[in-house]
Amino acid sequence: MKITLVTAEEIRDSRGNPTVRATVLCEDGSTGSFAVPSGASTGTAEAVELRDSAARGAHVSLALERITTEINGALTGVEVADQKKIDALLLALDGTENKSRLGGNSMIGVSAAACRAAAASRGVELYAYLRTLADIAPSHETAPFLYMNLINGGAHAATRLAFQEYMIVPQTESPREALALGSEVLRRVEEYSASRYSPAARTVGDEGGIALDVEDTEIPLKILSEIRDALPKQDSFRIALDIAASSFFRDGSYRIGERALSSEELGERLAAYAAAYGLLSIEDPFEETDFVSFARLQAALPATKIVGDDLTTTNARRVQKAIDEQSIEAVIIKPNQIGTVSETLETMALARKHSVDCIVSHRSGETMDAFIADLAFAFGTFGIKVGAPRAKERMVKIERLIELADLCAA
Ligand code: 2PG
Ligand code: MG
Repeated sequence: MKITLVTAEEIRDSRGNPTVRATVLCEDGSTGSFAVPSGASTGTAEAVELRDSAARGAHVSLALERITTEINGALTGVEVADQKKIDALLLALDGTENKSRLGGNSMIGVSAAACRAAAASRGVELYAYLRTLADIAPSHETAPFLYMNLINGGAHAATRLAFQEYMIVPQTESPREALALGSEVLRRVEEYSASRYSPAARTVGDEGGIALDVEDTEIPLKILSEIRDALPKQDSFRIALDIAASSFFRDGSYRIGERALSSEELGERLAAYAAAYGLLSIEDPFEETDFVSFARLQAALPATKIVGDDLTTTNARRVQKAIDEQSIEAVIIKPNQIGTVSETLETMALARKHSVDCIVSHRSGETMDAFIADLAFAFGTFGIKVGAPRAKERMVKIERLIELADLCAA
């Protein structure tokens, strides 16, 4: 089925910032859209977002124009089910290393919209269509583990807490049970915070978790583990961290409050936390170019997965380097970090080939789009990061996973 029109509009993300929604129409009347998310703690190797200026919250009319003129011109008449060709055309049209000319936001918007339109045209669910595009062996037989970010710091909160995400990972393969537990633990975190901190010291972060104004990076771990111990079922969840260490790395050291930590000191702190709290995974424990320190920590912590995000940026070349240097056991997959569906799938296939677990992830600035739920479900990824279970932009991903799990169980 051929593409007849590619169009786009500006919508707002969960932070209230402008973002792109692209739509692809086919000759049989099928359509598909994708609403593009946006990161705050972005890796420098990510596909560049095209905005009208460098100002925070700038409009995306330049990106819309690229879509409705150049991209529409190049893709009109192209077979919508030929995802590889669509993405190759986008890459050729852009012609840059970092996708700065068309914009990674324009490109992923159209690439994912085409994927949806192709699924619609065939009358199949998106996850099922995605499976036809790549042969990626699942690491997980059923739904992925939900990573829910309940205590927010770093670039996602205006507080002193340097580490970005304190997540719980319910130890169930049922997304419905995971959601119920996540909501219960979030409620308990709120109660605990309300009993000890003033309202100004317990606001809400970008991903819907509590933004505690504390400097001590261990306090959120103590809170979560105390809550875990008080639950009727033992060990119902594990704890995972996203340090997003690039965001507090300045002049060669890691700035936490008044202290400037070396990578060895930060590594020792993280290793102590991993042992004390049985951490499932630690994402971006060091700044985004330090593959060696990642590898050292992974070797020291065989029971904890070290995860690449800013380190790897869903980029096959960077993931290959992380594999070669034994820096990681898991990798974050964010389609908008790389800019096309084909490249996203290529990176996932590479990771699987080397037994590196994939954790598909939302962005801190999210939309109502649930594409990533289908992506994670399609390939049985180890996990999916969805933020805290309350803002609707986060909930739609969880709800879609529940729907898919039910659909496949029926
Ligand atoms: C991360 C993400 C999502 P951002 O660092 O993993 O949680 O944050 O979208 O701001 O890059
Ligand atoms: Mg991250």
